[in-house]
Amino acid sequence: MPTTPPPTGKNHPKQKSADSAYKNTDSGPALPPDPGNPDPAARKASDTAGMAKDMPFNPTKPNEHGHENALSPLRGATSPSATREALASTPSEKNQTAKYGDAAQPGVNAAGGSLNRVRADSAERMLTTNQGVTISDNQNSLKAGLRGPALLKDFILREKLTHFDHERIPERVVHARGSGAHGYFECYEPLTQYTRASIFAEKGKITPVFVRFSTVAGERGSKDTARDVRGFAVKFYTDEGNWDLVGNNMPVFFIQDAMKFPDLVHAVKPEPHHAMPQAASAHDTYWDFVSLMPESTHMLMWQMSDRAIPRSFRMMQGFGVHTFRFVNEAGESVFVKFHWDPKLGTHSLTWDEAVKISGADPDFNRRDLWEAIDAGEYPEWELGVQIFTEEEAEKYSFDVLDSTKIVPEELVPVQPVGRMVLNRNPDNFFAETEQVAFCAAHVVPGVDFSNDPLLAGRIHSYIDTQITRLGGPNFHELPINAPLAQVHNNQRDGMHRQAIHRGRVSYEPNSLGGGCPFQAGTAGFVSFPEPVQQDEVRGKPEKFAEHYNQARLFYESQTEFEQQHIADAFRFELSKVTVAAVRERVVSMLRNASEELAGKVAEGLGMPMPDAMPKALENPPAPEVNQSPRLSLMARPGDGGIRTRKVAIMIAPGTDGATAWAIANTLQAQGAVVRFVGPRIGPLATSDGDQIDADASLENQPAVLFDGVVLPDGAEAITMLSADGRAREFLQDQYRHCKTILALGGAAQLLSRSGIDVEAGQDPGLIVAAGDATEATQQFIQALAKHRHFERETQPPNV
Ligand code: HDE
Repeated sequence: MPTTPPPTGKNHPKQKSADSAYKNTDSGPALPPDPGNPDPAARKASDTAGMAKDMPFNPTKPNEHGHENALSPLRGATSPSATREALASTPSEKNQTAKYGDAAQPGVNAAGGSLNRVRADSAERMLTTNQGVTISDNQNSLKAGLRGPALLKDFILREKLTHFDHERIPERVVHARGSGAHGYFECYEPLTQYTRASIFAEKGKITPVFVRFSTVAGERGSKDTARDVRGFAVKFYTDEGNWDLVGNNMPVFFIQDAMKFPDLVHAVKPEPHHAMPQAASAHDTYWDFVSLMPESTHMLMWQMSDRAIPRSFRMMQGFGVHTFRFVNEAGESVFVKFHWDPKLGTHSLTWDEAVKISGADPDFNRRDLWEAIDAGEYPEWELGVQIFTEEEAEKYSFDVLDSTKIVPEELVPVQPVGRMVLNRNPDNFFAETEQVAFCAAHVVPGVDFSNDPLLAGRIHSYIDTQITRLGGPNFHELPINAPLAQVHNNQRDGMHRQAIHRGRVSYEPNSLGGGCPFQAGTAGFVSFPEPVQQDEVRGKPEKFAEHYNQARLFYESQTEFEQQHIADAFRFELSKVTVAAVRERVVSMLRNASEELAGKVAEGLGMPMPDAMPKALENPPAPEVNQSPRLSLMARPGDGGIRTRKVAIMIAPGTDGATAWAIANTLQAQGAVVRFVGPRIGPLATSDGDQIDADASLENQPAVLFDGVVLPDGAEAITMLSADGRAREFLQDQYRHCKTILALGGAAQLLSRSGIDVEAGQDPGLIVAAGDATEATQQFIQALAKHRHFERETQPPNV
C-alpha cells in the first residue's frame, strides 16, 4: 500500500522551496512555506508571513493628522495571526537552561515588578565570588610562600578590591542626604469627577509607595538638623505606571523660573573657594543671591521659620508646590495643588537644640523615622487637594503658575482624598534609598502639568541627572525604580541593561512583531490639549512681579513666638555674613514684607534701618487674604497623644526605684519611648535595694535628644546629680528648649541647682510635685502632648 511521506521531509509537498530555505538569516524564497509544514523554521516563516500580510499598510497613519485626531489617538494595529513562535528571537528558545529558568511569560517584562524577586538572603550559604565560585579562605591573599610576594593571578583578591574601589556613586547634586521608607496610599473616595488617575478610582484602593525625605544643601554625610528645606518625595507604584510627587515640606520655592536654579544652588552650597560652610545657608553667597532676587522673600520666611528644623520627618507637612492639572475621563481639566498633613501634627526643634543635635546625633531625623517604623509606630499623612478652575485662577491677585505663591486655604479649602502610611523600612539603604530615582516628569493618566516655568525645568532635569548619578539610561530598571505596571517599549541597550527582549523587533510600527507593543490610543496617557498661541519670548507674566504680599501673609499669620523665631533666624543667619552691604540689602527687602520684622532684625544686628528696597511692582494688587491661621505650625497640634515622644528618666545610685518604674510603665503604656539615663550606662542601685539598668548616659544621650525629662526622688541620687555638670546642663537645655519637666520630691533642688526657678509663676511644662507621683505623671503626660511650652521662652534665654 502506498504511504504518504511524512510532511517533515526536505520538501513539503505543498510548498515550492526547500525547508532549509527558511533557516537562512538572509535571503529567502519568494513564497511563504505551507502553513501545514510542521518544520519549526518553516512554521515560524509561515506565521511571520501571516503577520506581515495582516498589515498591508499602516492603518493608523491617517489618524496621525489633524486636531480632532490628536485628541483621540487610535490604538495601534496588531496582527491576528501573531503566534508565540513567530514572536520569538530564536526557535532554540525551547532549549531551556538552568540560567534561563522558566520560559518567558507571554507579554511579561520580568525586569520590573516586586522587590522580592531580587532580594538576596545568604543564610546558610557559603561565601562566593561574583561568579558564584565558592571561596575557601577570605583572610589571606595568594602569595608565593608565606613571606613571599602577592600574586597577580589572585583573581579572588582582585575581584574583591575592584568592586570595593567602585562602591561609591556620585551623590545627588541637591537633596544628597535622605532617608526612605516603604508604605501605601489609600484612597478615601473616588475622585473620578476630576481625574482618571487609577489611584483615586475607588474607595479603599491601595497603592504601594516609596518615600524619601531629604535636606537640600548638605552633602550625603551631612547632619540632619541643618536649617533647610526638607524634600518630601513620594513614588506611587500605580497600576498605570509610576507617579512621582516630588515635593518639599514648604509649599513655595525661592525662584520662579528654572533658569535660576543652578544659580540658587551654587549660592547656597559651600562657597567654592574653601568649600565652607557645610549644610548651611548662613553665609555671604547665599544672602547675596537671595537679596538680589526679591521673589525669594516669601520662601525666606518659611526657611527662617521653625519649619526648616522639623522635630521629625513624621511631623512635617509636604507640598507638591507647583500647580498641577487633574484630567478626567472626559478630558476635562482642573488645577490642583497637593498637600500632605501629618497625623502627629507639625512640630519643630528650636535653633539652639538643632545646633546641639548636630553634634549629639547627626542622624537624628533618620534614626527617628527608622525607629518609629521598626517599633510599629507607622507614620501617617493625609493627602489633601486644592482644586480650582482656570477661570477662578485668572481672577486671583497672584499667578498660580508662580511657585513663590501659595493658594491660601481660606481661598480654596484643602479637601482630604486619602492617607499614606509608611510601614516598612528598606532592606538596604544603597539599593533602595540611594538608588531611588524620583522624577518630576513621572505622571500617570489623569495627572498633568501646568505651565509653571519652574516645573518645566524639572521635567527635564531629573532624568538628566539620574543618567550621571546612576550610570546610564537604564536606571529605571533598578528594582526600586521599576514600576509594578508592565514596561513594554522599543528602548534597547545602554549601560547595565537588565531586560532580555525576546523577538527581532525593536521599532514601531512593525508587522514582524505582530504590531506589538502597540500604542494604546486614548487608553494611554493623553496630554491635556491646552491651547497655546503666543510669541516666543524670554520673560515673566506681570503678576510674577509682586513679591511681598504673601511673605507678609505668612509672617502675619504666625503666633507671636513663631514670629520671634523668624526674627531670630534672620538675625543668626545674617550675623554670619561678612559683608555688611549684603545684610543691609536683606533688611531693606524685609521692610517691604514687614516693618516690624525688619526692625527686629536690624536691632538684633546692631545696624540702622536701611531704606526699603524699591519694588518691582510699586502698586501691588490687594491680596484676597490677610490672615491665614493655617500657616502656623500651631494649627496642627496632632492627635493629642504622646506616642513616640522620647522621655528621659534621669537616675543615679539611690534613685527612688519604685516611682521611676511606675512612671516608666505608665508612659510606655501610652506609647512613649522611655530611656533610663544615668551618669553611666549599666545597673544602678535604687533606694529600695533593687537595681535599674541605665540604657543611656548623660554623656551619650544629652537632653536635646528627648522631648521631656522625669526626675524621680531619692536623696543620694539628687546629691550626686546636683554635683554633675552634665546633669545640670541636661536640665538647662530641657528648660531652655521649652520641654516638659517633671521633678518629684527632693528633685526640685536639682532644678534649682541648675538655675531653674521652680517658684516662678505658671509654667504648664514644669511640674514640681511634692507628694503623689500618680497625679503628677498624668499632668506630665498632658504637658508632654503639647510638645513645647513656648510661654517659657525669654529673649535672651534666662537659663
Ligand atoms: Fe529638585 N532636583 N529641582 N526640586 N528635588 C533634584 O534630582 C531641580 C525643585 C526635589 O529624594 C535632583 O535626583 C531643578 C522644587 C526633591 O531623590 C535634580 C529645579 C522642588 C528632590 C533636581 C528643582 C524640588 C529633588 C537632584 C528647578 C519641590 C530629592 C538629584 C527647576 C517641589 C528627590 C535628583 C530624592 C532633587 C532639579 C526645584 C524637590 C538635580 C532643575 C521646586 C524632593 O534633578
